Amino acid sequence: MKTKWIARSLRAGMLAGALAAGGAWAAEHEVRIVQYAYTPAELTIKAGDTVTWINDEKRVSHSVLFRGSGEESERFFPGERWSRKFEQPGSYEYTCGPHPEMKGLIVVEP
Ligand SMILES: [Cu+2]
Repeated sequence: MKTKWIARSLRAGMLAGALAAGGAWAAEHEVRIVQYAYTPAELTIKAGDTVTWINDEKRVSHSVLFRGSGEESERFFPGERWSRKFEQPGSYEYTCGPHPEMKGLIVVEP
C-alpha cells in the first residue's frame, strides 16, 4: 500500500505545481539597472511570475521596451521601479527606449 500512497502524494504535488503556474505561488524577480545595463541581463522565470525593474542610476531614466510586441514601460527615474507579470511562456527580448544599446532577455518557462 506504500506505493499507492506515494503515487497519491505525487499527484498532489503536481496539483500544487499547477496552482503555482496559475499564480498562487508565483515568484517575484528583480532586474537592477546600473550604468546603462540590466542586471541580470538574462533571467529565466516561470509563467505567472512577476519581474520588477529597479532604476539604481544616479541621474538617468530608463524604460523597458519589448522588441516583439513594441510594448514599452513608462520612463522610470532613479529610485523608481516598474513591474510586469509574464503569463505566456516564451522569450522576451527587450531594450531601453532611449538607449537601444541596452539589452535584456526574459525567458518564461511553462
Ligand atoms: Cu535607458
